[in-house]
Amino acid sequence: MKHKWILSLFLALWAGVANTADTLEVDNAWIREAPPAAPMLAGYLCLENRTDTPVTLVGVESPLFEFVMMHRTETVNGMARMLHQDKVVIAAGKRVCFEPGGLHLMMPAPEKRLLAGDRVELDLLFEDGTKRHITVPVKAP
Ligand SMILES: [Cu+2]
Repeated sequence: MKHKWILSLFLALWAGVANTADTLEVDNAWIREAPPAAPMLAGYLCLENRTDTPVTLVGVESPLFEFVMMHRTETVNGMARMLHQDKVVIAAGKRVCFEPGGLHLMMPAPEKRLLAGDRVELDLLFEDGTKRHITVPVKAP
């Protein structure tokens, strides 16, 4: 029992010091403006891990979208296809970018069309249970 309490205290302190969500740099985030009939939207961002331990992104949420998927586009025999990613690992000291033609976020277009200049709230969810809130602009392609 006592050990459990000490472990909880340790975890609480550790979370306060090394919070994944806070130590990660997020930049170049944007959502691509899509035509009125487009059923899905694509989003992009870069994550830079300046710590000495790997960081794992396990999901993305937004109040605006029913769900947000992480995809990777791969070209096999000249055919592009999208593969679902359950997690994306950002190795220690590395930078991973979601960008056109590679990793991307994919979400169903909301009823009210998003236009360049709109801003979207996203939460990045990490394997250690931490979250990072970001505000992402919509941009014309
Ligand atoms: Cu996709």
